[in-house]
Parts: sequence; C-alpha cells; structure tokens
Amino acid sequence: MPSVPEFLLRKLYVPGSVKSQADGYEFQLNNTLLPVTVTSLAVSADGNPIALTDLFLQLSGKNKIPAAFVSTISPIGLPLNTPLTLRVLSGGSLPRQLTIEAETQEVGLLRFTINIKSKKSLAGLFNRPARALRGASLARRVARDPHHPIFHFTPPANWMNDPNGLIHWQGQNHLFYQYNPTGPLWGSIHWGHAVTSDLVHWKRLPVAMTPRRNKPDADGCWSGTAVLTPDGPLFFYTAVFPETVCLALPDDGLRKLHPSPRNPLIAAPPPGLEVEGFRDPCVWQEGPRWYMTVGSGIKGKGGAVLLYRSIDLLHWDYRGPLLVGDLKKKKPFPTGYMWECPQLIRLGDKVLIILSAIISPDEQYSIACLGQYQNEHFKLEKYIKLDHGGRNFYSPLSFDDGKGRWVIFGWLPEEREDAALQEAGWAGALSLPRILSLSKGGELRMAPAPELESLKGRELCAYSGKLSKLPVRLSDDIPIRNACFTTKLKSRKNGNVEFCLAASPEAPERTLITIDFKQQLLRVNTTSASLDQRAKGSVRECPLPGENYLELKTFLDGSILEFFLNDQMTLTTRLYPTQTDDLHVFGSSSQIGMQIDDFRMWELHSCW
Ligand code: DQQ
Repeated sequence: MPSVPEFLLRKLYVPGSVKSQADGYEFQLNNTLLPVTVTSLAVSADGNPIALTDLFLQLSGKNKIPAAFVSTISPIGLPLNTPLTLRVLSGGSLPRQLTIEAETQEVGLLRFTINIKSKKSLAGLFNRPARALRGASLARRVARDPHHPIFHFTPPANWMNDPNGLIHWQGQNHLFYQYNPTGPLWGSIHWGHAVTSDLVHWKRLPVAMTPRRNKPDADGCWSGTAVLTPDGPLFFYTAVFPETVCLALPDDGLRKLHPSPRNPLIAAPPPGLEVEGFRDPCVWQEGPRWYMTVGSGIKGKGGAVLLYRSIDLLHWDYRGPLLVGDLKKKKPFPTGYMWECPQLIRLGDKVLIILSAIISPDEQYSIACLGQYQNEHFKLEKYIKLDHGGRNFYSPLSFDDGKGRWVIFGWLPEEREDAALQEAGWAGALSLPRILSLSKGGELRMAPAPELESLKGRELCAYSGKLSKLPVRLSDDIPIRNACFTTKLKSRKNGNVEFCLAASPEAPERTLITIDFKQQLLRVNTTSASLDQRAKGSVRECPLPGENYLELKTFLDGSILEFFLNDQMTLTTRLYPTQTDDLHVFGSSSQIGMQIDDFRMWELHSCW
C-alpha cells in the first residue's frame, strides 16, 4: 500500500480551525488529497490519547457521530473537499499539538502531527482581526434582532447570566456579570464588565476576569460580589470545580480583576455539613469585622445561607447557618433545596436576605427574607417572592448606588429552546434598575428607577375612558416594540380588564394581560405569544396589592415584558412573536363600562 508523506498529510488540517467550545474544543480537517474510507480514528492532544467517548466527528452537512462508532463494520467515507469537524470534550485548555491517526481501507494508516502553537502564532496575526470582524458582524446581527432589547443591558452577543460585583465607585456604577464570550449557551463563564453613571445608559467594557488553566477557577469564574474596603473595592467570587470561595483584586480602574495568589480562601464547605452546593459569596462590614454569606443547601433540610466571619478578609471562620429553609413547608410557597446568590442588606429598620431558590430543576425563583438581624442571628418574619415571573427574574443582586438607595438588578433568562438561542446568537439580559424600599407598614416595595424617565421619547397615545367587551385599540396606529405604557384603575371586587398585545384582537399570536378583580390577580399569558414552537409560553400571576387603586407600569423591550404594580410588586416575562413589526395594545373589559384612567404610552430610546 502506498504511504502518504506526513508533510502532505499536515495540509489536511485547516489552519486556525482549533476553537474553544463551552465543553472542550474543535478543529477541522479538509481532505484535499484523495477520497478514503476510514475504519478507525484516534487523536492525541499534547501526547495524551483522547478517549473515544470524548471525540466526535461531523462531516459537513452530516450528523455528528462519536468516534467510537467508526469501525471496519461501520467505516466513514471522507470525500474530497468536504470539511470534517472533530470535536473534543475536555475540561482543559487548548492543545498545542494534535496527532491524528486514521486507519483507511485505501492507503492503510495515516498518521500526522500538527503543531498548533506555531501555526497559531503565525495565523494569530490574522486570526485576531478575523475574530474581531466575526464578533462585530455577530453584534450587528444581534442588534438588528427585533427580539433583542434596546433599553435593557446585554453584552453585544452571546450568553449572560447573573449580575455580579455591583459597586458604586468613583462616580460610576460598575456591573460585572456571568458571561460566556464563546457562544449563546451557558458555559466557560467569565466576568463581563460594564459601567453606568445613571443606572440607565450603559457602556460595555472588556472582560474583567477569565478562567485560568490549572487554577481553582479553571472551569469558570462563577458568581460573587464586591465590597468596599479602606483600600478600595475587593471582589469575592466562586471558583469551580470544586466550588470554592476566591478573592480577586482590581487593577486599572476595576477594568481587570486579578485572582489572588492565596486562592482559594475557603477551599470546601464546613466539615460535617452535607451540602447541596457551596457558592456565591457576599461580603459586608460590621465595625472591625467582615462577614460573608455563602449560598448552600443542607441535604434533607432545605436551602441554607452559611455565615462566615473575618478580621482581615483573608481568613474566614465558619459561624454557622444564618438561615435554613424547610423542605417540608409548602406555604406561603416552597423555598427549595438549594439557595444561590444570598445577600444581606439593611432596609429601614429591617434586614432583608435576598436569595435565589432552586425548588426543582424546572422551578426556580428569587425570594426576599424579611426579618431582624443581630449578633450573627437572623430572625425571619416572612418570605416574599421578589418577582412573580418565576425564573424570569433570577439571581438578583442589589447595591447602594451612592445616593442612599438600594438598587436591585436581576438576570432575565430566555424562555426558548437552545436551538433558538444558537440561531439568535445571544441569550440573557439585565432587568431594569429597581429601587428597593419599605413602605410605612413595613411592606417591601420595588419601583422602576426614576432615571428611566430619561429614556422616554414620543408619547404614542393617551386615553381615559370606559372599556367594553369589544376590544379597542389603545395605542395609536404605530406598531410598538420598545415602549412603556402606564394606566390607573380603581380596585373592584368583580370583573376584569384585559390588555391584548397583538397585531389585531383576532391575531393568532397574542399576549394577554388580565387584571382579574374577582381573583385579585394580574395574569400574564404568553402561551399564544409566538407561533415559533421553540418559544416556551407561560401563564404568570401576581396578587393585586390590597389598595383601592391600581397603577400598572409596563415596559416592553423586544422580547422582554416587565410589569410594576403600584411600585410594589413585579412580574417579568418574555414573548417572542414571529410577527414583530405589527404589535398594538387592545383594551377590553368583561363588563360594559369599566373605566381605565390615564392610559399613556411612550416610545423608549436605547440605553447605548
Ligand atoms: N449562576 C452562577 C452560580 C450561581 C448561579 C453560575 C445562579 O454561581 O449560583 O453561572 O444563576
């Protein structure tokens, strides 16, 4: 059998094709030599053979198959000029050298080694601008996507989740966030970075923290927070895997966060505690001491907030659980088995522990635990749902914005399947800024930040009057996509008022917003909001505040809908209509003559 010289075989490798993926990396070969039939394929990376179960192949236009399926019984044909993508599952870094061995029916064993580093450094000169160009063109495509928000913060493209490290520092509010720069699905978590001086207009900054090979955060820099010390801000975060508490020191005006060489500061959960998780540190100061909460869950009991104490911010003593949920209690609502992103803040004469509870793999929501805190003890008074959209407002984090206000932001995940996210090229947004406060009666309130007024553009309509069973168009004849509408209603004991977001009242794609006085609920139904099967609709309900009037503020931003009821309760949901350029608001009521006052709508401008 003729043998093919290695220098020729090396040409099969597509230069610069090694790309990092959320769960490993991939590279491409292109057969430019002769058609062959492969009966076995093996790859070694930096001299280490890759398990066949971690290696997948995909011929252009064909399905991906595991390398283990390639055998003399089921060989794979490699036609000429048809790129073959090899995908390697790996938790490590990109290889410097790849050796490919393919047994073929026509020419026997083909074996060749490619030196990625040397190719890369040469190709790197061209790769970086090419990557930047690809990034810019993806960002342009994302910005044109009618489902993409314009006045909610997002990265230019790809995946974001939790807000992290919020801090007011030197006149700016800094936002860090969980970010996957490599794609629109969760994975390879970095800390993205942005600033705003007014909570509303944003500037994106370069990535601040990146997972590092052979370090505690090699598998991701997960959630954490900032704390202001006499020496400036410090950042505590979760490094994985295993989950550990780590410290990062800022540089260059917070543009870079450098993990401390002392990491991990807390290498494991408290001994003897059987936990469901151990992550998301949050630090605050009390006199000469520093305290930290860590999110966790105690097996068989429920979600837990673990308390630590330190005098130097480096050495931490476990003080015990600050609050533990009860898996058996279902009232007023279940609090789940694992609590993420806990944060303790003082609000008026109360203390609030904000957390994100995992009830089951399909159900998560954020909760505020209202109570009193003294001498390392928290006395719970009540659990409150922070938002009535379930997981649609998750892992919120608040901060003092330098004006004596607690501002809270949450992560707004998508409600559609991964395939739709891949197609869109982006996933996740930050909620609007919400101001937390306590009412005179001790009720928790959340109002949209007044700074949002600065985004208001043209007023699109103003209406006060009675509604009837026949829906009437309330918005002018201009389709709405990025807008805010508000209205006032008197509370009643019966009947309902309905707003329908659709092209026409009969249109098949419609979102129904119902104020149901009989059941005393605001109900938002998105089950028919989209004809795209990949969009997951839902019915979300929020109790009406027990006051004699209702003020509803609604923010529609592409696929995001955020509702504020009497600046007290909130409900966040998502909608992905396929017909995006013909949305109007129609109003109707179950009984003739139900009055709505001051229905007004404004166009909202972009936050960029
Ligand atoms: N997201 C982070 C975790 C956190 C979770 C990982 C909450 O640190 O517990 O991206 O959404």
